[in-house]
Amino acid sequence: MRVLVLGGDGYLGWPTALHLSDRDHEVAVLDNFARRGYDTELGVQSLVPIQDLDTRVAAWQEVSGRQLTQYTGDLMDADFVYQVLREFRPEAIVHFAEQRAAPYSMIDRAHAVYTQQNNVIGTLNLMYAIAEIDPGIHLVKLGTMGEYGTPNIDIEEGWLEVEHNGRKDRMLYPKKPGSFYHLSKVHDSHNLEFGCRIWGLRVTDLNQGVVYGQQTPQTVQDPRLATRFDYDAVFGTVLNRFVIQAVLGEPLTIYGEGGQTRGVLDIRDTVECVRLAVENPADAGEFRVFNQMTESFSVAQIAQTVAECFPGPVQVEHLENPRVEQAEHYYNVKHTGLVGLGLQPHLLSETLIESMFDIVSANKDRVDLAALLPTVRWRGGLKDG
Ligand code: NAD
Ligand code: USQ
Repeated sequence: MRVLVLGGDGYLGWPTALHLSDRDHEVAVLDNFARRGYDTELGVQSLVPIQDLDTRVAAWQEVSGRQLTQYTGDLMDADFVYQVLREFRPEAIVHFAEQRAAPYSMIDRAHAVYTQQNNVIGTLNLMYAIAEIDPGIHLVKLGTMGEYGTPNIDIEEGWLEVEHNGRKDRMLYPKKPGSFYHLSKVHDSHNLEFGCRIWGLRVTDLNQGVVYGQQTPQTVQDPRLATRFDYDAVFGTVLNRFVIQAVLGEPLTIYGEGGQTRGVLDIRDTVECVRLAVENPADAGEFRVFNQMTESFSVAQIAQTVAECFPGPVQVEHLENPRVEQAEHYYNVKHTGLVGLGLQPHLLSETLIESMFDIVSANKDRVDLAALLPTVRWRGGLKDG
């Protein structure tokens, strides 16, 4: 199948492109390198050294004998998006290309506006290009579990059967997200569901949990194929950060009491879930939603697991929570769709954490300790007067 991977230079987009290429798909990667720009803006870098996209693509060809087509450009540029779709003629598009850090979107007004413009308008440009050029293209869109927030009822896969005043309907599941970034994903989901209804688009929305890990069977084949690994308080995600903090002998930074619970998954399951979605397309007009997570843990449980697996002393620090989120809550997520397609989840295990400890140990001299502490506060982004 011809598959276009948007955001193919990112943490998840790059290993997904390799996984699909390894499975004999004809793959193109597209990116505007915005993510590398945020590193410069924030004065941080990936813990693991990463090569530029030209070098990565050349290395993959050398290692695997397989070619990736490369497009450099911005989804905000509609002409560029149309041109790529006309030229590459994808049968499926995997869309990772958004600003993805909740704290980045909460820095101030400008970062909130940038995040919502980049994500919502980029996706709208893409929807129009698909509808006008080839509505048969299956769009696999990365959403997030955080779209749902933490409601006091079970979280279904995207849709909810509602009975109200004696009548019934099937509605998009109500959303209560926790940042302007997470909200951008909700806006995307609504736009995409509308596109399915009016134009017959075929869309799979993957509501993904927090990803951990850095290696896949393809990226380990050559150091030039490594994907990024973020540890800073803006782009680093919780499990990756805790592993890094343990190795450095720094306290694990639990925000608040650590009762907040999240769905998580291994990076090897991310790439496999996307493959399963691509190879089993949604029907024309169908807005299909999968909850892409394999297990859920409270933040305190994540810290405890890391501490139990680390072969040395680990300290835990409870910081005042910089975010506005529920400290304790009900959390029960349905996530059977991808398992139904054949996903065999890797569960958070000592083996995985141990391999992460090794990666961090090998690169620990690259860490800027100052970048570990949170500086973005959910209520701190408003300027005086
Ligand atoms: P990332 O920032 O590493 O990768 C995103 C890539 O998209 C970057 O390379 C960036 O340069 C590119 N990009 C951004 N805006 C673009 C634009 N307008 N045009 C072209 N390219 C653009 O992020 P990631 O961690 O790989 O996440 C990928 C997707 O998965 C995101 O949509 C994110 O919301 C979603 N997701 C990630 C996680 C996680 O834990 N990392 C969890 C759930 C969902
Ligand atoms: N947290 C800590 N200590 C830390 C870092 C985080 O306690 O040092 C807590 C946060 O308060 C939060 C939880 O851990 O309750 C998760 O935070 P995170 O930064 O790991 O994840 P989040 O901001 O939700 O965003 C990440 C990705 C995003 C993706 C999302 C999936 O950056 O792209 O959409 O995970 S989900 O959380 O399911 O919405």
